[in-house]
Amino acid sequence: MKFRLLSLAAVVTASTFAASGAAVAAHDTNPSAKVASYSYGLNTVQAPTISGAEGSTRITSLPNGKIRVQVEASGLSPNLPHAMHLHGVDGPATDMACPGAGADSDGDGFVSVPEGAPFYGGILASLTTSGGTGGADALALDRFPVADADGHLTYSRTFTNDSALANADTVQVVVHGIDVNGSGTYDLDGAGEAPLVPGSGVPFEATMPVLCGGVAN
Ligand SMILES: [Cu+2]
Repeated sequence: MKFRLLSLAAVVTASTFAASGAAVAAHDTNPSAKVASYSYGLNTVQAPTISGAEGSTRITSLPNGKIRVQVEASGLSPNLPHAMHLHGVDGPATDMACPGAGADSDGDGFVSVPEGAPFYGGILASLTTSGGTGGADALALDRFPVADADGHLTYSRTFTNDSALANADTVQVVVHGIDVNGSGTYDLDGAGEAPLVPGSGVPFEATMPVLCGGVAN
């Protein structure tokens, strides 16, 4: 009796595998309408004298309700973590943009986060390498990708973030962090304190937008 039950279980398992195999094959020839992929170039936000970085990004909405974000960038400040976010507006489709001419409204020579946000919107997701991807993770520098010694950065993560998924077709990808004075770290000597969080002691260098790209390209 016991043997028969085991045999039955084996048959059920085998047919389950067969069914899922067929489902996968069907997806290969008939992609789900929910799969959408968007790729964009990433362009420098600051004056070319401050950063000549460049890159590209791909955002993919997956049918399992997750979102995959891939970023490839070069010309970044080497050996430093770079905060990266999906920026946009959470709600009805709103096409934002990357900071253009005149974005440096206070004329200090740098485009800051408060100066960029009117163009690209708030943070919908933090592109961390592990853990949370929400607004609270926006400056978790110990969990953002680090550029190598040549200033090259590669990132790919598939994660669950409903806000990012819902707005995947209208977001801007923004990469932050410029070691303005070439000290090898983000410090207050480079460009002072981040305008976004006065009194925090967070270096402006760590928050400065470097690259931006998205639906508005
Ligand atoms: Cu950002």
